[in-house]
Parts: sequence; structure tokens; C-alpha cells
Amino acid sequence: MSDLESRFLQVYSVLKSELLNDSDFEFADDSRQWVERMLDYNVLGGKLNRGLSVVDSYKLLKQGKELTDDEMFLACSLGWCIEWLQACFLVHDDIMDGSHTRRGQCCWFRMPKVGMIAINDGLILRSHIPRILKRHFKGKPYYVDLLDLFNEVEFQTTHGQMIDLITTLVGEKDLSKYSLSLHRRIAQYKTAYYSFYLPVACALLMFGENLDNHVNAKETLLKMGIYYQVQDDYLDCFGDPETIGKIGTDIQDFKCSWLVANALKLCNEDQKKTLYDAYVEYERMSYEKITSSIEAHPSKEVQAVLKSFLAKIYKRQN
Ligand code: GPP
Ligand code: MG
Ligand code: MG
Ligand code: MG
Repeated sequence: MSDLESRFLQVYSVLKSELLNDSDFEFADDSRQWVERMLDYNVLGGKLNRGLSVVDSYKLLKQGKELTDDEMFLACSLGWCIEWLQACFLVHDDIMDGSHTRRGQCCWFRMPKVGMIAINDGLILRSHIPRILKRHFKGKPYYVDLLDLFNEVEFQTTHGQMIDLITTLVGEKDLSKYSLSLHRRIAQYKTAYYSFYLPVACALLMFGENLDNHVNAKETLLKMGIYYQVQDDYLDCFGDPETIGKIGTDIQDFKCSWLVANALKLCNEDQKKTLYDAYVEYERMSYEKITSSIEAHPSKEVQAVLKSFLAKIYKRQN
């Protein structure tokens, strides 16, 4: 484990302990144990990419200058807020998608004695974010912007999830309605905002930037997020469940996945081969397009942030 990862995990323990001793609720042993088990099960166990990239981005914005202990703690806390949001989304998404496994373990709602309590657990996870922000960021000039950012990204993600879900109602009857433009919309809203824009936006706010001045970076991050969801769709079908930690459900769920949207567009002869070749080509083209839009960005620091993101996901296997 890297130094950064162990610092990051230390901050998790602090935040968890603060939440489990929140004086605005009368915790008893059983409720405290429930929340603790629920947090360890759902917030931990992932790759922590989104969370760690807040710290990486903030460091790059500071041009490699050493972070103070306070800055490190705050950047890690913002990273954890994103991991908390992700945990909330995954708990709910697995119920909606009827999934069985996540991060190499049983989905939370399928655990004995959990079932639909998982719905409330997802809401608890979401409610923890403003608790963390209030405790550590209230009084900072960017506090309101942070709250606003998390609210906005939640709006975008839930609406992306909504089109992902309602699209299947049509798709079950008539797959020909699926298209790449519909897929792009689903991917952008359900994944790209919270997975790519949010970590950088958090780092920029902490650095004192106005997000309105970074629309170019936002657009590039959204492109990367779409590419990431295309990878997710590809891995859902062709990835090794051992490596990706989940068993795909997109085909059974009639999802408007990138694979089916392309299959329909390409009128394949040998379907598997066509889909595979299309993916390789898509990966190359995306990389090129994203790289050139990064290089068009005026600020070298922002370019460095964006490039470090791209390097993290290009040709990922899990
Ligand atoms: C990924 O979809 C999108 C999310 C996990 C966001 C869910 C949003 C909610 C508001 C609940 P996916 O179903 O392809 O992800 P996975 O393949 O990991 O199940
Ligand atoms: Mg889903
Ligand atoms: Mg899913
Ligand atoms: Mg998926």
C-alpha cells in the first residue's frame, strides 16, 4: 500500500468515528454496530480511484508543493465524501440492476438480515456527506459551493440512472430504439459527472478556484467519464468476474449498453468479433481525442491534472 493510501485510510477511521459519535443522534450499541458494519462493507473494498484522485489533483494544482497536514486531511475528507456517494449509488444500483456481486463480495442487499434495509442504508450514506462537510468545511469560503456541487452531481447522476432504467422498458420490446447517442447521454449523466468531474471540481474548489472558469476541463472530464462507462459496459460482458469483482447483468437487464448500441449500428456478421474490434478502435480514438482536447487547454497545471486522470483509466482491466 502506498503512503498516500495509508494516509487516506487513516482519515476514513477518523471520519467514521466522528459519524458513529454524532451527537445529533442517540446512538446505542446496536445502531452504532449496524452503521459501522454497513460503512466498512460498502465504503471500503473498491479501488478508491475517485477519492484518491481528489488528493492527486490538489497536489498537482499546488505544483508538487508539500501539503500541510491540514490540507492533506481536508483533501482526503473530500475524497471520502465521493467514496461515500459512490457507496450510496452502488448499494441502490445493485438493487435496481438485480446484481449478485460487487467488489468481489455479495451485494449488500443480498446479505442475510439486510434485504430492503439497504435502501435506507443508501440514504444514510448520502446523509453522511453533509455531516462530514459541515464538521470540516463550515466557515471555509467554498463551503456553500461544495454543498451545491454535491447536490448538483446527485441531480445529474439520479437522472442518468433514470434514463438507464426507463430505456429498458422500450428496449425490451424494441431493441432498435437503442443508439449511441442515447448511450452517450446515459453514460454522461449516470457516471461521468460523479466519477470524473466531481473529484477535480472538489480539488479546484479547495484550491480557491471558481468552477465557472473551468468549463473546458469539465467537458474533457465528461468525455473521459463516457469512455470509462464504455469500458464498464465492455467489461460487463467480456471482463473476468474475478478481476472486475462483479458478474455482469447488462444483457439480462436489457441495458442500452455500448456493445448492443454498436452491434445494432454495425449490422455484424460475426457478432463477437465485430464488437471486439469496435471496442479496440473506440479505445484508440477516445484516447486520441481526449489527449488533443487536453493539449488544447491553456493551463499546464490543469493539463497535468487531466493527463493524470487519463493515465489512470487508459486500457484498464478492472
Ligand atoms: C453505473 O451503472 C452507474 C452507477 C453505479 C450510478 C448509479 C446511480 C444511482 C443514482 C443509483 P452500472 O449499473 O453500469 O454500474 P455497475 O456495472 O458497476 O453495476
Ligand atoms: Mg445500473
Ligand atoms: Mg449496475
Ligand atoms: Mg455496468
